[in-house]
Amino acid sequence: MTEQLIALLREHLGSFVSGEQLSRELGCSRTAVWKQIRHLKERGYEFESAPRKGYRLLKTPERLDANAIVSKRKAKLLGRSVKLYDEIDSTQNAALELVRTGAPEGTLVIAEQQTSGRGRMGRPWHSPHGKGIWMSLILKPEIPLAYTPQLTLLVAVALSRAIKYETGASAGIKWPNDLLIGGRKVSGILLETHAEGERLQHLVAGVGISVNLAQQDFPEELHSRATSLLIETGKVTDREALICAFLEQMEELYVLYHKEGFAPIRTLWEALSVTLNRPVRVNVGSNWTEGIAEGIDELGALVVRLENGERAKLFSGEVELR
Ligand code: BTX
Repeated sequence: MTEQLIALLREHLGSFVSGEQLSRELGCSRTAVWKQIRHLKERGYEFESAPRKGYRLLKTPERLDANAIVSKRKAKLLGRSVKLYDEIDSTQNAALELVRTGAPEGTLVIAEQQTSGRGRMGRPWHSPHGKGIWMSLILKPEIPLAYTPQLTLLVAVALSRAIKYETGASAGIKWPNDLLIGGRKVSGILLETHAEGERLQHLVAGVGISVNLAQQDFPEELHSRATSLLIETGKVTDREALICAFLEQMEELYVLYHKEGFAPIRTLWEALSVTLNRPVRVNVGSNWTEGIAEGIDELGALVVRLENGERAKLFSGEVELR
């Protein structure tokens, strides 16, 4: 019904179509038409409405185009196949399903909107329509399962570099997976893996970037914790260009990782980190404790010198900057 309404209004682009005509052609009530128009406004469509004349479509939102991404990208392996959904529960679910049915490495799943976008530990990821980049990339690195944290750090570096390249904004990395601007989260990474024995079979790297969200596009409770590239730079960012920049940075680092191992990635990560050499609160087991984040070890774990002088290694979990 939504798609039919858009098609109808497009046919009459620039002129008014009455509510009566729309309800007749769509076979629904005028209240249903009005509700659909309201729904479209939330998705970035703009209308002029006038009593007795009806509705006139003024502007359609910027939409992502899977073919354009495939052909515009400079990366060769990553993004060679792109699946784009208008609305989906989570791109992670779609990518995990695709990889189970044999999708090759480099397949990318993107959605304009997620209805159950997820973060780590079951936390929700707010993913409104048409404003962000909500995507999941299938990777099949031949590495031991224990090396997985290294890839989280690799994705974070690629993302920070892509954001810098495309928008000029400096996003610092808070261990392990947050990209922050001015202390607020602009992007998050979620890695989900499948292993057989000690070998990693595949992983799905989920990336959420709050690109063109205005302050009012975030729920109230996120206002102090979350931000967007639009809020930080004052400019609308071309989402397709940012996706292509991410794929390019990601591929460059992925090739480097396979050639030279984790060491160069670790150096790049350290330079972008906002966690290192800072007093932090960490949860070790179920307890919160304080210390100084000293470095990253060769597996990608965060090394923290605790107040009692001992060193703790964190492979996952939470870190708060004090
Ligand atoms: P995380 O658990 O580290 O972060 C989740 C927290 O981030 C939330 O509790 C909230 O405070 C904050 N948050 C929620 N939504 C946003 C947002 N849009 N912008 C900024 N901050 C937000 C981080 O988990 C990993 C997130 C991965 C999301 C991607 S989107 C594509 C893919 N599909 C999917 O379901 N998840 C991934």
